[in-house]
Amino acid sequence: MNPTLQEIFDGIVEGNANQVQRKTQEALEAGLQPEIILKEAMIAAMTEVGRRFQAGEYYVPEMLIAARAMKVGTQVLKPHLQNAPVESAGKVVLGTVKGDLHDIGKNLVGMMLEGAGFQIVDLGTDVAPEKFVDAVRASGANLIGMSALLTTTMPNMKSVIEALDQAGLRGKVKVMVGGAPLTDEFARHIGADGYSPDASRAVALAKSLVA
Ligand code: B1M
Repeated sequence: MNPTLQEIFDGIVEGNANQVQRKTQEALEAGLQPEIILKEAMIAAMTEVGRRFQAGEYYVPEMLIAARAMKVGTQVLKPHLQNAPVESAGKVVLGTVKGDLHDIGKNLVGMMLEGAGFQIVDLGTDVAPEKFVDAVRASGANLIGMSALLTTTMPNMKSVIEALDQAGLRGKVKVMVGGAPLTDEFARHIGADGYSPDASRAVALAKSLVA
């Protein structure tokens, strides 16, 4: 791996936010593509953190400081991942579903969508179905994006779709889902309109759903 990418990777795995900030800046100045920095250093580092957690080598505090370091890095990348067109592509209500506090993937999806010209209403994490419904009503969004990282919170996506149905809004808004444990099959099973495995494909999906 390129040495600067390696230092970003190590900085995230070790939870060293300062190192991640400096080295991400350095990588950009050296001409490395932001998408490469994101994928090969940052996302790869979080995968390693997850592996260590699963192996019992890391506990929640280590995951937490790694996540903080990654967030610092993605903030440095943000302006370079975005190249916003002037016209709005649509409005997206975005959130991580109830019971789930993971927000790095959701934030990346938000950043990329914003970069593609979508307006984002970010509801944050642990979002109850009623909150999604209220936000769609209040904002007039034409798309909902839900994220889930836990197998135990995935079913809460279906509750949101049911709540939209009950509120008479299902026909007015497309539903897009994503998150590491999800599959295309799961998305279809719960009645979502689309699933994306990553943030860049989420943009293509969002565009096709609102077209
Ligand atoms: Co958690 N955690 N965590 N965690 N955590 C996982 C998810 C886990 C797989 C780790 C492991 O065991 N290997 C595991 C889940 C196991 C399972 O469900 N089967 C797990 C667990 C168990 C837990 C706790 C239960 C631990 C505990 O307390 N004992 C707890 C749950 C808390 C809760 O949510 N209620 C917990 C807590 C945490 C922290 C708070 C410490 C922290 C999150 C901090 C934060 O997000 N602010 C954390 C972290 C960091 C992780 C790992 C290590 C990394 C997640 C991440 O940020 N990945 C994770 C292990 C892993 O994923 N390998 C793990 C990087 C991110 C860019 O990827 O989010 O997948 P991801 O997003 C991708 C795609 O999925 C997609 O695009 C993104 C970019 O390409 N995508 C979308 C995501 N959302 C999308 C939406 C879309 C489209 C695409 O459309 C709308």
